Amino acid sequence: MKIGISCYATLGGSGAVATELGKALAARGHEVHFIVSGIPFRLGLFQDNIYVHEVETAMYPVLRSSPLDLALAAKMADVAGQFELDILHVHYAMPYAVCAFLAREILGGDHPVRIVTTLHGTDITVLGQDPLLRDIIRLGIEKSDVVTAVSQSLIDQTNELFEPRCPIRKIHNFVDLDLFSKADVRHLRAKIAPDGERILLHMSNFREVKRIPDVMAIFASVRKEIPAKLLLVGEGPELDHARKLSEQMCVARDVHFLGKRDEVAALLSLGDVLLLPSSKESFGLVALEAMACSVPVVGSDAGGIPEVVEDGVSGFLSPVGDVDSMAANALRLLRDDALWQQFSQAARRRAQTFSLDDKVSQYEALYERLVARREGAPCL
Ligand code: GMT
Repeated sequence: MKIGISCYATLGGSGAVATELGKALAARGHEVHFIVSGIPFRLGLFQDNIYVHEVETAMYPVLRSSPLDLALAAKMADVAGQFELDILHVHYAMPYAVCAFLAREILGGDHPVRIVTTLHGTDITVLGQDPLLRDIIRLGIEKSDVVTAVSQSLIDQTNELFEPRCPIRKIHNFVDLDLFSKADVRHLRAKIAPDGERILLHMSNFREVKRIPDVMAIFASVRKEIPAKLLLVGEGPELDHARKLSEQMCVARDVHFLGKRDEVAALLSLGDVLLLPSSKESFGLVALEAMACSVPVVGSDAGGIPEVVEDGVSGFLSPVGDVDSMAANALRLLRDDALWQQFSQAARRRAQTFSLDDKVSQYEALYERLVARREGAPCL
């Protein structure tokens, strides 16, 4: 098949999932065209069957904005027409499903390209709350040939908010279990935690939904009880706040701000626990990736996190904002080696149920059914 993929190119789980999916489809012999406004961060080096079409737009001062989304729609139409794409798989309803709909309008009624939209969360749980945007998100959903979501929790929220005409298909996110497995990072550990301190880790785009003050409060409580270090990986609007809090909470010398990094599996392998106290999280890809590296998760039970982390088995989940319980759970794991071992092994086992191969096959099967479906046939 010939498959176009559009996603956010910047740091974030949706871009990672879209890119890994594209690479895996290409490895299975499909022709994959990334239609993007930047090179996806996990694309890596050259790979057969992968083509990148980058959209660039100039600023037109008189228009007071750069018409990037419209340029993207035009590019989608151009690539779909030129390369005879069967599928346009877009990640996020906003703006990509709407761009894909416009692209199909440009191509005209006889072009067979089918639109698959995968919802990742923010488009529904955050943007969907905005009355002004709700109808355009609905348009993107309704004009897609099939919509998938990365968790049951996200399907439930989408159904409640949008009451879509056709059922939304669940395809959980996945992890490459070869790439994400416990790395030997003893040398790094010796530098970061030279006296055998326990390492807590948080990795995100530091948005408000990640509840960075909770991350800091959990760490400060743990640090009061045992020698520990906190690694913060990633960047975003809440990062400065985290720095200030680390000073105010008098833990600054035990907090390492590592910024945006590529060596995700090695960094995750450094953690004794991953902290994920988010207020919203449709899936929590970072939790899955940490678990694949045998790192148990301590976090909130928001959104789709409980579909990934089994509370009391591969991690501990508490109500959003209950930092006392999260700190107590982290301490339970960090103080008891036998319990930690048990959770660490369970985390890896759980991650194995979200294998890349399995989920890519689910997407492939969906595309095949869609291509075989007659035009105008009822919902898939
Ligand atoms: O969480 C973000 O801020 C980024 C966003 C993204 O674009 O990757 O994450 C969403 O999609 C991920 C991949 O499906 C999920 O693992 C995250 O849970 C989801 N984030 C939220 O729902 C807040």
